Amino acid sequence: MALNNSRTLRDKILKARELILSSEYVVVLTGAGISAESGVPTFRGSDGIWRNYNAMELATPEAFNTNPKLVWEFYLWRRRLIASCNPNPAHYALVKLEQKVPFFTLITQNVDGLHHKAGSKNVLEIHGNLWRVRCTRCGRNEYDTKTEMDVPPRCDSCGGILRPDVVWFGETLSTDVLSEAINSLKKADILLIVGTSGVVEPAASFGMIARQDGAFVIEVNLEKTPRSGFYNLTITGKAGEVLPQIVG
Ligand code: BJW
Ligand code: ZN
Repeated sequence: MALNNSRTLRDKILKARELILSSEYVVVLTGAGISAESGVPTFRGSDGIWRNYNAMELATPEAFNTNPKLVWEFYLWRRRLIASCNPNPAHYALVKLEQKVPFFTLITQNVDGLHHKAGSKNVLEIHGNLWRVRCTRCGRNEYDTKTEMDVPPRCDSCGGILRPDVVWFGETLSTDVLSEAINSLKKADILLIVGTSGVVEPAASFGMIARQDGAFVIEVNLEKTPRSGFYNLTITGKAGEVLPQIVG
């Protein structure tokens, strides 16, 4: 039985490899699961951040308006944790994949910056970046890598309160970034979805958008997700083990 399962897994990986490496346009969508093997906690599941912290008290604009100090403490804790994390073999496999296919777009929901740290080039960070701040008054936006600071920090230009430049629940994604992501999904031959629970919109619908426009959709996840049944191929395994075998 175990032998059969590992054969099936190997067959699926070989099929994914063959399809992906012969494609013109590959799009990849990643979620927190790809960074799990780097030591970055995921959001949901038994070890997820939202097990110990209430998302609505920390990841909404209302939470920030009510208690910016608390929300900043949460993000500084995340910064300290992620500062010591490095990309894992899954991140590096995607760097290699970008070099192997003619057209490549990496859409990530992650704010940890690990795809850039690994060396990926064409990356769309649809939920923003933990290492960027944005002024709530003048909109000035800049990189800031501090892990200790007086909170909430203030804008050098106008004195307004700075916030993490991430997308919270109830906020819209950047229209430019979102339309670039959707354009890539419409052109994709393959969409590879890695390490996302597929419950947060709009990213949760990206697989369907790509399928409707003719892409072959492959999911790599530790477990089945609510969306698995809609995809062409689902590979159950750790991203850090499966992706290097797919890319070779
Ligand atoms: C591994 C692994 C390993 C582990 N290898 N795999 C339509 C219907 C219903 C609701 C809505 C809707 N449209 C919009 C909404 C509201 C809301 C939403 O989707 N709510 C649902 C939860 C119900 N969406 C929004 O508000 C979005 N805005 C928007 O759509 O604006 C327009 C609009 C607003 C309101 C109404 C209608 C329209 C914005 C969403 C912003 C999400 N922000 C966060 C926080 C970012 C900042 C921060 O980091 O603090 O983004 S929430 C959090 O979830 C974070 C993530 O990017 C996101 C997705 O999580 P992800 O990546 O999937 O992680 P997990 O933990 O859930 O899953 C990990 C997976 O990895 C698991 O499956 C594991 O099995 C797997 N795994 N180890 C492979 N080694
Ligand atoms: Zn300002």
